[in-house]
Amino acid sequence: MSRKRTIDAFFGAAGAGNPKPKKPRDVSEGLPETSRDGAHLDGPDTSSNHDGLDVAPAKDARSVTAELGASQIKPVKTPRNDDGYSSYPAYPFPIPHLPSALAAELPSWPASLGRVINDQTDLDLLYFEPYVARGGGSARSLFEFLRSELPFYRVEYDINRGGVLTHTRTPRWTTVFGLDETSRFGSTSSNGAAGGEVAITKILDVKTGRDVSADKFYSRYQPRPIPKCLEELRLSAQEASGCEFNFCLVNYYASGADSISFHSDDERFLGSLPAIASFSLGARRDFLLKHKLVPPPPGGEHTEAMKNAMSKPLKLPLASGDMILMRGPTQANWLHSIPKRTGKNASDGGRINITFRRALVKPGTDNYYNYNVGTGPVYKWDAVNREMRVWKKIL
Ligand SMILES: O=C(O)CCC(=O)C(=O)O
Repeated sequence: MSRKRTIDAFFGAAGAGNPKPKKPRDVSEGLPETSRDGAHLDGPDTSSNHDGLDVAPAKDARSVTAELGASQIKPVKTPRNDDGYSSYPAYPFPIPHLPSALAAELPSWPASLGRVINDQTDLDLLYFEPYVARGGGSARSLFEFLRSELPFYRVEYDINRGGVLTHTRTPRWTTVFGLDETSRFGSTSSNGAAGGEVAITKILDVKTGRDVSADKFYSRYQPRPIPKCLEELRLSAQEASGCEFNFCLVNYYASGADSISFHSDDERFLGSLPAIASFSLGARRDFLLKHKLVPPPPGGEHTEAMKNAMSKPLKLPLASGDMILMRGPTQANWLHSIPKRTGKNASDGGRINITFRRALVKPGTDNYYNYNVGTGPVYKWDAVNREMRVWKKIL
């Protein structure tokens, strides 16, 4: 059974409360449920051809914290050490907490009010320019810290398109932490072989408390909790957006050669109107958005605005510290991408993107680990050689 059919089977047929998302007829068609890297889609940089496509002025500027209040937000507990590191058996190595200067500053973020961008059909964005303060070097030091301390992967996978198997090497470094809504991380202790107490980490069903660690959606990869350094940012993003998140995906674009193809984060395991908080740190990169191709209304034609939305991408030149919240109908109707950069912009010093999302059901967990961790080696930033290197445990 294909991966796509497995997910469809889990959700059952479209119906009340389980609407079938509009099928994109654009470049993402035919890609597996969450593959955003069809090799044929990662062409050369086209961003220089998008002159004059900058985003129209926003209608409104406000923070949604006031709108929604923090009362709906439930923190997710993650196991962690008190020795300055988050540790977990599924982490290749312990992950340090934020440097104290950043931790002290974090409660003052977002550093600016969010600007609403909703003047295009089906588009609803809240753009913080910046969220992580740029002055004083906070955005830069958060970038340096995360690049140095997180485990990264260069995931490779095969996709079957119309009977043709295509091998794809993800054109960026990735990592992921989190667990879908149905489960939580838990731990118990038991007597070890030497008689001492041994901590056993488990995944527990939220409703029954039953150990579901062996579930097929959890056993292929070992899910791991969001480490404290990212958990603090997750809590901040929840408060600023009024949305709940249980997953943290991180992309590292080492240079302009790294990219992400046009895609939308509209998987069914995210629900019908998913909100995604997306942080940028490091090099400025263009974020392109275009409306999915949809048929004209019966017997009619598309409006000029709709024709433009489908053919001319909007361009947001995301800078270090910026956060863009994509919400409402955005994912169901729009595609986004970070195109490659060439020429003088190719060596840009690297960029990190952090997205917080909320997966509702187990297939989301398996899917995110499959495409962001995979089965290949762990990489870690090598500060001397200034590149990602395969990480090996020192025994
Ligand atoms: O790097 C970015 O800004 C976009 C990342 C993205 O689209 C994704 O991870 O789905």
